[in-house]
Amino acid sequence: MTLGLFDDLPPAPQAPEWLEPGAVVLRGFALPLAADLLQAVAHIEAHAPFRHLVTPGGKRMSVAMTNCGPLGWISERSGYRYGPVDPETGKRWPRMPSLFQQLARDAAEAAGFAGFAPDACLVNRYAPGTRLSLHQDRDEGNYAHPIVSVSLGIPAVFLWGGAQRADKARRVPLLHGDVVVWGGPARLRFHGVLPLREAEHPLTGAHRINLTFRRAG
Ligand code: MD3
Ligand code: FE
Repeated sequence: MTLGLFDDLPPAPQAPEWLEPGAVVLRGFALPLAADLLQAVAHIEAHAPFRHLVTPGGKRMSVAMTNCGPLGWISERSGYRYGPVDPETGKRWPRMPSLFQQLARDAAEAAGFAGFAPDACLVNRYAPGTRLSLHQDRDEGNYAHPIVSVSLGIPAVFLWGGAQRADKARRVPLLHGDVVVWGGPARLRFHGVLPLREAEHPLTGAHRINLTFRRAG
């Protein structure tokens, strides 16, 4: 029966879902912060606009990206790298909000990686049809640090592969407020995102925003 008595209570915490050792989905972990996180993204975007990077191979990525924090992930003809300056503006990336730092730290700790202090936050924006093909994240200095990913807005299906590109990938739905932590033996897994389906979310419209926290330097 729905009497509306519990409408203002925070969502009950859900049990962590382990994909494999080192990789865990924390359903709804960022839900109470979602509106504040998106407001911070609007501020970041005003100083460092979303752009479609061109891969070193010359292909335009369908995901739109920007960064905040001391280091941002960029693509150049010579390859991918992390750098302190936004090539589009010539200025340093916007500061990483303390809310972002705290969320990344708390999520990592909940997954067993205490003391995570990210120096890079990649902000990915997906529209319906946008995809991210299978890849590994190998541009960071030290693979001992985990990666924390926060999903906001319309749903996506995440592809969770193996150690080889050809390994069969599992499909993991990622919803608004979900946080995933990847570290240890899972850190170099191939992964990607299937093309997003048409959808609307009250806070993001027809977009999915993914915050990816890393220790890059
Ligand atoms: C698994 N982003 O930015 S987030 C990326 O939803 C990226 O925007 C996806 O893959 C997205 O590189 C997935 C999660 C993610 C990030 C890094 C990982 C998953 C990972 C590194 C190793 C294994
Ligand atoms: Fe990745």
